[in-house]
Amino acid sequence: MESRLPNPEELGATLVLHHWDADGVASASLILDWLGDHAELYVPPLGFYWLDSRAADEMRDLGTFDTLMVLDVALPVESVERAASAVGAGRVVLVDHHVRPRGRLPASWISLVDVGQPSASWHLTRLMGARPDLRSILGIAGDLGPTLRSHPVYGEVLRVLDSLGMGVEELERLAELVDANYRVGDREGVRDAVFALGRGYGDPRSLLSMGEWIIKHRSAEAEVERVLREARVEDFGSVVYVEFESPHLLISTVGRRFAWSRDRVAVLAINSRWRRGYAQVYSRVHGLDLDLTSLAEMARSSGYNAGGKRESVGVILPEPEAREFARRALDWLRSAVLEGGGSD
Ligand SMILES: [Mn+2]
Repeated sequence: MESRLPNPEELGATLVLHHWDADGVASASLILDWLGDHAELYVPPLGFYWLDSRAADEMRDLGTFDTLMVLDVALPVESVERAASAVGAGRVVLVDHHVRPRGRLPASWISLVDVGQPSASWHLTRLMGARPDLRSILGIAGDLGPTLRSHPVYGEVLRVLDSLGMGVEELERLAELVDANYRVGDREGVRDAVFALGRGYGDPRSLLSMGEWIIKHRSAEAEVERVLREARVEDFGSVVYVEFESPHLLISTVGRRFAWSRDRVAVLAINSRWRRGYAQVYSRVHGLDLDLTSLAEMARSSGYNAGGKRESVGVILPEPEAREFARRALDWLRSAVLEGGGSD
């Protein structure tokens, strides 16, 4: 299988479909350097890890492309096929560090998926043979959160920060500011952030003082505070169950808050009423040696959309079935913690 990023000439006109979070935004900004003028961006509907016919229509309106590149988001094969055919792309390139849903990829796809990478932005920087810049490490900070400081890549992150005269707290703050765009549901803002990073990656201060990001961040935080206040929490020691309702895309933020507030914990969060009749379930482990990939498999075998990494998994499922699945997931987590890394 090919493991090289094709040259811009080989890729031709490219549509880059990227994740909405800081890593996806940073990665999209990096790939624009590589592709130059031969690229267009597409941010999928926020929070949905598949593409419906409405998304395909939106993509069709962008015109035709030689290549569809999918960046930092592990969409099901059928969704990617739907997207590629909507824009007439004969070539598909996946650049990612998420675990892909099981199942074979079409032989013609170029799959640059490396689950060992801390972020898509870091992975992409290496594939491009570029010198790491602010964007390369922004994705890492966004995806790893405070676990960044104990990750093997941290030394290299510090080197880049040094060269920018920037501290790690500022990097984390910037990741939060970029994430604020998706957290308030501003899809256009996500897209704009890609270009803002392209202009400002040499000048972190200018990015940290972006007024609109600061305002969005404040309003996203206010909703998280409300959810944290009103959430129903069941504490089992090394497993915490959190249930709430919000139309906003904040379940990973809420899950991370709980996960990172303790040394060793597995969190199971459910947003029992999200939107369009869907609920969300999210799990994250912190400080425990527990692989959540089988939780994603469990969700998929029930017919739900699920994805993530070893340490975090997100599931989208119909509202009426959500609580039952969440309890099942909770039971699985509790016994996995008992058997595995849960003992002190
Ligand atoms: Mn990522």
